Amino acid sequence: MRKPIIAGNWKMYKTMDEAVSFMDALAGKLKDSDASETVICPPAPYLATLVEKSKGLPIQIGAQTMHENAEGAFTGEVSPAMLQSIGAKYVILGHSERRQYYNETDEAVNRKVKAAFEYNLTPIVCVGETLEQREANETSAIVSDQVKKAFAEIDEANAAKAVVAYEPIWAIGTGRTATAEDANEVCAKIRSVLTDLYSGPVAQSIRIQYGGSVKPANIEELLSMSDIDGALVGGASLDPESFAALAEAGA
Ligand code: G2H
Repeated sequence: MRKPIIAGNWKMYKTMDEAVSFMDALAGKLKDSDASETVICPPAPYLATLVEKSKGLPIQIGAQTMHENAEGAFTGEVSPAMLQSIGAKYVILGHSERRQYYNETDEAVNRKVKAAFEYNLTPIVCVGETLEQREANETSAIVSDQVKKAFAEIDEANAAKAVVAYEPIWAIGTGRTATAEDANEVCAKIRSVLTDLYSGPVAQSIRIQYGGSVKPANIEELLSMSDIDGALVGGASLDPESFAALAEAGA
């Protein structure tokens, strides 16, 4: 009932030529299927080009972050209005790298989630615990708090469209994946928090991705879990062969 969503987060990788070659290579490999959604989130300079290249393909383009304001004197920033104006559909918000290196707080993430909905962008809201928090048995409390704060004052109609990505920080880019069971347990906890915030049908319709060293070898098992509805993929999304295999697993 929830359509799987496989999203590639390229982070700060690829030149323009490499981004265009990736799209050309991927074009023939994706099945045009209604069964799942495929998203690529390239670096900001390639967004408009990739939106153009994605036309006619079963793929949507998203940003990796954005400012919370529509416009203003914020040197270097990209606004939700700008993303909407070029045809981007998704935006990753609150990725742990943004929280860690750019001091993005839960409150800032919440303001950005609100702005995303205002400009018809679907937020992929990232949450996740550090290794220290996991070892201190704080995973459930930390992740619940992040979800509650990200969704503060978001109404049901918008919440139903959101995507949540559970990314345990210790599993990001480390080759260490949470076991499918552990990942599912936290995703189920996230859904129970959403059930406290919203009606049952809305909480059941929100898609929850797992992220952290997802690759073709582990995606099937992750997607077979009851509360994992897709993946947010970094490293393995950079190669068209492996990203196509991941997208295929979702379909
Ligand atoms: C987690 C993920 C993508 P990777 O950051 O958001 O990256 O798959 O490289 O662990």
